[in-house]
Amino acid sequence: MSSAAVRNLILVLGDQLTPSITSLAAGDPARDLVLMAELADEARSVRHHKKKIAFLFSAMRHFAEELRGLGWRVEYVTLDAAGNRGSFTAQLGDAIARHGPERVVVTEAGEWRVREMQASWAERFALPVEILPDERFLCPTGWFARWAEGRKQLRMEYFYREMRRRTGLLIDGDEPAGGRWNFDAENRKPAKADLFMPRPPVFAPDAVTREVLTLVEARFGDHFGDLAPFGFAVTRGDAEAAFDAFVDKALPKFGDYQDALLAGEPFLYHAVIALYLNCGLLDPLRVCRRVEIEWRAGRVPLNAAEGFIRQIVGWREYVRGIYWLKMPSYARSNFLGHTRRLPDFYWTGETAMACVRAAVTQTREHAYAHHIQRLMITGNFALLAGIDPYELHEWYLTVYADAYEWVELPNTVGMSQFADGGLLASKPYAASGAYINRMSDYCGGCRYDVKQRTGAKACPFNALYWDFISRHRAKIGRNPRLAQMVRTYDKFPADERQRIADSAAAFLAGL
Ligand code: FAD
Ligand code: DLZ
Ligand code: SF4
Repeated sequence: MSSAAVRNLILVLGDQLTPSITSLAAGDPARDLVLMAELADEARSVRHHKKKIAFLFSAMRHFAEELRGLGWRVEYVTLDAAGNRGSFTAQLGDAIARHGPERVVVTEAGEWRVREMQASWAERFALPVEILPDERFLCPTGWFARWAEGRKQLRMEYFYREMRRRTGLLIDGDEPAGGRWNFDAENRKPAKADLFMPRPPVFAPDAVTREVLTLVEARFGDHFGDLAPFGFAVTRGDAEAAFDAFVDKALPKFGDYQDALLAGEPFLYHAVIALYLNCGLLDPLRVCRRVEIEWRAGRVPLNAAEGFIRQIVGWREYVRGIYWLKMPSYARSNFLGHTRRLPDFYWTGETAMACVRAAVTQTREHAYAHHIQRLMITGNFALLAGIDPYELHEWYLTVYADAYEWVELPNTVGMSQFADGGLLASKPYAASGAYINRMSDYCGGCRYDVKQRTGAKACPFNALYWDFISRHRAKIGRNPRLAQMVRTYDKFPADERQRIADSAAAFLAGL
């Protein structure tokens, strides 16, 4: 590629696959050069699931073609290219040396680690480096910081209402549509196996994806996860088709069954679009507007539309706000002082606990588990067993196709592990087997008995739950809902409390 007359060198990261992103919007296809690279350092920053790497590399390759179609000059460095330097900084340095641009332009990275790199480039390369905000998010980080200032507790619900007002989503006049902000109470039905379960569409790999699959198997064959079958969308058009299929088939029941769990149904009524939103193939505001249109046209109920929009303009923006407010120290939060190593079965799925086995097995197959599996099965187990939250964070970042630190870390450390002491979540998401039994059909096929609290056959979640309540009573007992549990525990006879402690200790010793 000619090195003549490059004004701006625009580096586009693997999760910036949006033609209107600020770095490209600020550029001129006639004078600027776009750089994209498949990098071993990124694929190994944690040992990402093979499917995630293949998805991202193929989506990046298709995006480079999309940009070329829009008139951009794109230098795309494949993983096996002779000129591949392995890291953002080295690759950029190499391109600067060859093209001699006047300046480098980037959109700010989503992750602290990469933003630190970006911040070092101007000095390192003695060149102006323009770092532009990522306007694909609906809440600028500065605005979030102002909203958070002076508040003792940050609660998603209040942030969410502000976001509804800011975006105008589901607002009639000055009021929330339907007279309420939140219909979550209507979203807690357990699913039944005889309901019609839509499946996300499967996209047959094209030649580009097939080449990437071969490359990933050769270079990352020892990473966690199954590469085949591969059916993710890797183009904007197919990601939109996947979203359309969700809207047509699953959205009407999204609200009702948002908290459900069902053996053999990895997706239920979930959208399976976080991987597309997080790398830029889908736009968060556009998908929310579309869902509002569906409700206004009478095609989906309000609890489904509101529930979906809340996840995106509420939770998704809220966790990102917390990430940028609290990093870098947030990553090492450990309010409950948990230090246990992550059990092997998080990688192998080899455990007699049917619910955990199902979550890990489908994670290995699909690089996907839905929210309640992440929160109430693998997350809940880790919380009750006292797993080191940082190690658990690395696991979640590794295993899901949608995992990026800005969204994964607050969900793991804050929401799931209560490791930030309640900054993000109002209470620890700790639950015994009774909750899992109520919301799922896993227990019927489990070697353990969900009704037993202690003993070798008892569901491990039960003794671990009460042991957790007892161990952390000083730290969690002020929460009204957990205080009630502490009182219940205190009413158990002394010998039952001893059996709980013994059962929990015996189980943990066997991990
Ligand atoms: P749906 O259930 O269909 O929800 C629609 C969309 O809402 C999602 O695509 C997502 O963009 C958004 N959303 C829903 N819940 C959340 C949430 N709690 N935080 C942020 N956005 C949300 N989400 C990620 O995108 N990446 C992660 O790495 C990630 N790690 C998680 C780790 C843990 C421990 C937990 C408890 C949750 C995590 N989540 C993460 C949030 C949530 O589980 C996923 O967004 C969701 O399961 C993705 O599947 P879906 O697209 O089918 O979502
Ligand atoms: C997640 C990821 C992976 C696995 N590989 C690449 C890559 O090869 N090239 C690239 O530009 N980006 C990749 N990414 C995404 C980056 O890690 C991502 O931009 C940061 O996590 C966000 O700060
Ligand atoms: Fe999970 Fe316990 Fe039910 Fe087994 S009995 S599936 S371990 S909740």
